[in-house]
Amino acid sequence: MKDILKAPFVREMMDTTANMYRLGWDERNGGNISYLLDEKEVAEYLDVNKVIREIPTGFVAKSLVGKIFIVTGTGKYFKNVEKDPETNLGIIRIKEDATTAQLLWGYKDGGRFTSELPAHLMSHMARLKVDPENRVVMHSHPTYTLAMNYVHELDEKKFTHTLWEMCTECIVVFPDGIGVLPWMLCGTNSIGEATAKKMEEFRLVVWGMHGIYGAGKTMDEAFGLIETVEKAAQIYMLTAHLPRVNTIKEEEMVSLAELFKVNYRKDFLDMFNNK
Ligand code: 2HA
Ligand code: ZN
Repeated sequence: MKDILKAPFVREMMDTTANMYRLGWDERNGGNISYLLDEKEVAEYLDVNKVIREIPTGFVAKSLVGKIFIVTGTGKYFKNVEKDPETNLGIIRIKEDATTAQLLWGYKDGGRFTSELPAHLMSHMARLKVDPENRVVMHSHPTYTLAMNYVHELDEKKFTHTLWEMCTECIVVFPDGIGVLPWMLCGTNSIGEATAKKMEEFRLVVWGMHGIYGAGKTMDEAFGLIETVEKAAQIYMLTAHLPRVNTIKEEEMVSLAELFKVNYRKDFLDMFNNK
């Protein structure tokens, strides 16, 4: 059996949580990540038939039965994952009953997965339908994105449009735009269901006045999406109170999207939609 602490998927969780913490996006126990793993790869590091304990999830995830995820722990700090991955992370498999998580590794102090597991697993289910290669769901509290939530309308089209104007690469990185939810009670199945519904359409979902979700095939894709939104939100917050002299025009966004051959939300541009 290989050393699990050297497994690429554990290293990625350690590196990513450390990065996010140092970027100031994940104070205290803020943020959580879930990563769908390949069973064959996991079996190189763990006896996948050995269940340490079972933890009820409180919701049904039929299409995820048998699937294995590495997930950050509830109440755990991103700051500490790198120092002690076995306490702050866990590897779970969804049991045949679709509502129990079997712990295969981690949560060493008797802990459990993030309180946002409903939003994570429901988002995985939604994204897998759109993109069978989706593996990562990431939640975070990036500072400028959050600041922008207080001064900008929480409207999907307007929020996306403003961010597309803030950095040239935005329309290329997230041509599918950003879904926006109003403030909702976190840690519940209802915010999970609402997030998953948005994830059918978007890889990015803002939780009003709370944070953001990103989803992707790889850790880099999910992280890169949130990182690009955060950069654009930073430019917005540094300039929102100043007179706007220049802006990236819609025609310019269209030429970028065409050059990079991305399928962008035409209905989010006024030139195609004069409502
Ligand atoms: O896990 O970020 O949304 C802490 C949170 C809850
Ligand atoms: Zn949060």
